[in-house]
Amino acid sequence: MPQIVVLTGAGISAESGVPTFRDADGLWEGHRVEDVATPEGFDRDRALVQRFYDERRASLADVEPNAAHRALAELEGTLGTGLLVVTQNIDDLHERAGSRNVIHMHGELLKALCRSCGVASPWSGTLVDEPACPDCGVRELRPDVVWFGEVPYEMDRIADALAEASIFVSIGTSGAVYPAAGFVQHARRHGARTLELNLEPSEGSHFFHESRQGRAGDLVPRWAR
Ligand code: BV8
Repeated sequence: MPQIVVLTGAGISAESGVPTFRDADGLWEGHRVEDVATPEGFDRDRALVQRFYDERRASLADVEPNAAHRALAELEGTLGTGLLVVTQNIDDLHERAGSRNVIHMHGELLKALCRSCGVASPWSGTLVDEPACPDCGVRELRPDVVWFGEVPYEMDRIADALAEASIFVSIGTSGAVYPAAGFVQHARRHGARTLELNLEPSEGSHFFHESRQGRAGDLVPRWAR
């Protein structure tokens, strides 16, 4: 069971050039992210939502992990399974920095989920052209991403890890979305020491024993040493 659980959000990828939700002020092509990142939004306008994710999937080729991702990967090199990274991000920057113990609680851009057979397949292309599922052949692929109103992945495994952790660190998240925003309270209730590393105070800063403001690329390597 990991002694350290780290939760990451869009802020850890900001210095890699991946826009955060706040940067976009939650707007994309004039749509609120909550409207685009929902099953209803998908049913309302499949092409718009598929394009939204196709563009973000394509832009992964233009970004690289930064010092914060690398510091967490190096820390895992020292701690092994003693460190678990739970990320809200759907990019692959933790993995490309070398992290292996990573849970993508909100899914992954580089996977497509079949609405017919339920199988998630690795996917680096586009989905807007309605390709066939590699498993069942039906043309019902969607991004393998957890939208608002959908259940995040691996919640039991995350809850168990938070209950056992002696340290919980939140990096680069506004604490605006649940259940991720509630993890600090869960960890604290079970005796963990809690630390927030974020550019600015988040909505949940008051739940942490300690909150440090700054860029993840500066704060995380210093903390992880
Ligand atoms: C759930 C994937 C039940 C998609 C995302 C009414 C109806 C229905 C649901 C609800 C409702 N009211 C509340 C809810 C629950 C809802 C919710 O929380 N809504 C909010 C709007 C109130 N949640 C859900 O629906 C979730 N599901 O509740 O199911 C359940 C729960 C538990 C157990 C069983 C069942 C599912 C939510 C998942 C939505 N999908 N992403 C996609 O990516 O397109 S959400 C998305 O936004 C992210 O994944 C993340 O979770 C969230 C917030 O983003 P952040 O990562 O925090 O980024 P943000 O831009 O906000 O902040 C960046 C921060 O970084 C800032 O603070 C900034 O200062 C800082 N920063 C910037 N630069 C740097 C930096 N820090 C350091 N260094 C820097 N350089």
